[in-house]
Amino acid sequence: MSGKTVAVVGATGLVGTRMIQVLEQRNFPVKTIKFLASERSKGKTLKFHGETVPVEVLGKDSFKGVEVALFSAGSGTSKTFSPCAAADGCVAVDNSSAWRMDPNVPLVVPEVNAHDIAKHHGIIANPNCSTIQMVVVLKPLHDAATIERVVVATYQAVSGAGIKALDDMMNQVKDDLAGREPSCQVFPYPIAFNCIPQIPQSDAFTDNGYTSEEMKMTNETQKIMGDPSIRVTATTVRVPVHTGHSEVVNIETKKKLTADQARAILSKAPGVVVQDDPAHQIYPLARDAAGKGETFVGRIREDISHPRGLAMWIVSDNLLKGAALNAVQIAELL
Ligand code: NAP
Ligand code: 3JN
Repeated sequence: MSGKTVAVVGATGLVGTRMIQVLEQRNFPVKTIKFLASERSKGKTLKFHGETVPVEVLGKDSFKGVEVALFSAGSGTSKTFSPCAAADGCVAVDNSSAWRMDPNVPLVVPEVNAHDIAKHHGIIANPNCSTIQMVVVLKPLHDAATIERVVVATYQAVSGAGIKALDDMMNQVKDDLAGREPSCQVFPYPIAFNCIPQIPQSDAFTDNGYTSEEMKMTNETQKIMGDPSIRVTATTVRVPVHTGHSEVVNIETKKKLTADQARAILSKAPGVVVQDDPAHQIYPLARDAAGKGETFVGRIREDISHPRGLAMWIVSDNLLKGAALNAVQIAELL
């Protein structure tokens, strides 16, 4: 049988299960599949193309004979185990923040910097979900007009914080509707019927007042676009949406771009769909983007406060293009 021996690390998680679906849907050439998770998943099974596959407990020897491993089991697990995979001749495509800013590790969004994959030494990093959907849209605009500054505010879905976070939101909705005080297992405050300007939910704030999620958007954008001169300031906010991150993005370019020019450029950009017809109330929505692989952009307009400014609204499925799909696209390029 032709195809690769592929491992999914964190196979039982929200991102891991999406990775399995994307491998199936895109008919990734798999000879053998291996599902890995923690001790908690011992004895569990998962399906792949209709076959039942046992979930194995991740260990240092899990990667013998594996050619590609897709990691989504947190940064601590990646720090420990992706070097083990690389040492066994496997290429690890890592969804965590563990290696993203390591100069020896390419940080890749295929539509933007596929060429960087060639520089890998056994580990390739997948960016943060909020960064991915933004750079897919910004790269063609940067090529056309040189982006000098980005001001972004995110509206991030609860699924970005994992399975337990989704349970937390649903329990809080039930509590609220029943007139009970909502309890918080994951978030510092109720996320139901609320917005929380702090991501992640713990140890978020850095010395400069930004959260680590916000600094990921700044640092990762510069690395992926290959341009450390692009200034990025982000405010990341958790909102009570199940799946689909939305972003208000405002850019300042060196060369003036009209809204029509930006729409024309983006309508030809790989992985991007322009949904922009205000007269008919057409613009991207998280509920529509959920389950789709593209990144959607609308509300494109010239900024009335800046002669070379553009404002837009960018939406994508945080678990697909923001995580699982981008990782599988990297594996396909390999
Ligand atoms: P999740 O639903 O909580 O799933 C976590 C997965 O990791 C589960 O399969 C879990 O296995 C496994 N795991 C946890 N600790 C482990 C260990 N010590 N050894 C082996 N497996 C372990 O979380 P998720 O939403 O899928 O996210 C997982 C990770 O993906 C995140 O921590 C983050 O690093 C990354 N992520 C990236 C993005 C992005 O922006 N690109 C977005 C979301 C997540 P058990 O079921 O056995 O516990
Ligand atoms: O909160 C979100 O919407 C995205 C979350 C991403 C995430 C969650 C836990 C750990 C990450 C990430 O990809 O940056 C990490 C991490 O690996 O640090």
